[in-house]
Amino acid sequence: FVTAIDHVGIAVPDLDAAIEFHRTHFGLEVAHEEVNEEQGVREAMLRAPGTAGTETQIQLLAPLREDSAIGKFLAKSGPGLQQLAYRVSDVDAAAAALREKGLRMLYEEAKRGTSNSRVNFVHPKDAGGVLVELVEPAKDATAH
Ligand code: V0V
Repeated sequence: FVTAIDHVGIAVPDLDAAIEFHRTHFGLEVAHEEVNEEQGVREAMLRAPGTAGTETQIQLLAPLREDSAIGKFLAKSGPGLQQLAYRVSDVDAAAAALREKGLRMLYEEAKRGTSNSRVNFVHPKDAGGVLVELVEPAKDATAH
């Protein structure tokens, strides 16, 4: 049911500094930026220049609060890779299928992710130490 690697998420202490780093060193461009209060993040989606936005993106995640998922991750592990996100066409069906196989999903119901996508997560302890996100893009999303 995975249709693509949607994005790889990196926890950063300072979003603007991280955007500048990726622009200067790798030539990546900001495709999208938003604040997600529920998740406690300020985030940016970066892409290679000239790509349409359907390719795998890099998501920079900065904490809004110390007790957020990213705040805790930074305190414990420092900056670095925090998540791997798979694109799916139906996040509820994908979560149900994984639960059926005995994996713990973090949310009972999907929550709102970037650009009005719907997201859920597999517990990292059930996925080989990787926080796996499932992303169902918004139906009208041309890029996300
Ligand atoms: C924690 N652990 C991880 C991990 N975070 N392992 C791999 N990758 C990570 N990102 C390990 C941790 O080292 C512990 O291992 C164990 O899991 C339990 O961790 P914990 O300290 O007890 O739990 P917390 O409080 O740190 O919570 C971890 C979880 C939390 C994964 C439950 O981060 C969470 O709810 N994440 C989902 C939401 C999220 O990440 N939001 C921010 C992105 P040991 O020490 O016991 O061996 S928002 C987003 O992606 C959006 C909006 C989007 O894409 O659209």
